[in-house]
Amino acid sequence: MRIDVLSLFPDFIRQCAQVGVVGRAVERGLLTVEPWNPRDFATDNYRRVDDRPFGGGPGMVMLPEPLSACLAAARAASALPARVIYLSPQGKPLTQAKARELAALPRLVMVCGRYEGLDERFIEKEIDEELSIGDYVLSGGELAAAVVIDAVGRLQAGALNDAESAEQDSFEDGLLDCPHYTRSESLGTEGVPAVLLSGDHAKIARWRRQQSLGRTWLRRPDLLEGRVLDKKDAALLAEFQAEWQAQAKKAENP
Ligand code: 4FV
Repeated sequence: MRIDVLSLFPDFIRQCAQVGVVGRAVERGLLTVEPWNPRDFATDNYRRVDDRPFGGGPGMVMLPEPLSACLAAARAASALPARVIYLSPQGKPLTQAKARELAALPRLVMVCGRYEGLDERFIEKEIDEELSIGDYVLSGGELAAAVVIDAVGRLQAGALNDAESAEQDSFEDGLLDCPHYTRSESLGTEGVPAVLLSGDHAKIARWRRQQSLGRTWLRRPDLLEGRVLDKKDAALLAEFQAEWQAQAKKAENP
């Protein structure tokens, strides 16, 4: 997969593509990340990439011309068809399902805004999809682009080795992840659920599934809304809820 990123901070993008699982995916040739700086396509002596907003008000807006010229150069750098994405709070929320969808594409071109954002006419003409990483305001789209590069890069076939496989990921099937425990010099196995020490893999898988369902019910009930659980999951969740309510009652009157 190829990802081109338009950013006034190309070094930051390069850095993101050199670390961890993403860096390894690039080394393995599974992913290419190419930054492009719109300022390199500014034509005036001051290499301006922004100007004051029509209608007045605070802040600056990114000029359409350097962005269009930069995007044209990025497009021309590969024959692979590209989906052009703008990272902004006005975008659709990034989800694991969206990450899987993007990871299956041959190429993304991501545009990182700075200042108040981009001239709307550039967005209307050039952007295929707007994505948001959350309902808060960043000083630039680079961190959001880095999130997409990581979420999509690690889903490239061969990016994760077995131990790291994406199968067990949170949200892999729309549920939160179960708790994890490992060896600890100081804690030993204190507080570790006995089932995890039982070696009974069927029981361990059942416990992990029940924890995923239960924690999703407790922490993100919105993820269960409109979702029909199969009989097995419904029974697991009902058992978890009963235990939870029993503990809550016991806690109320010890
Ligand atoms: C953002 C977000 C975000 C808005 C103005 C960049 C900033 C500045 N991008 N998800 N939340 N972008 O806050 O994606 O140009």
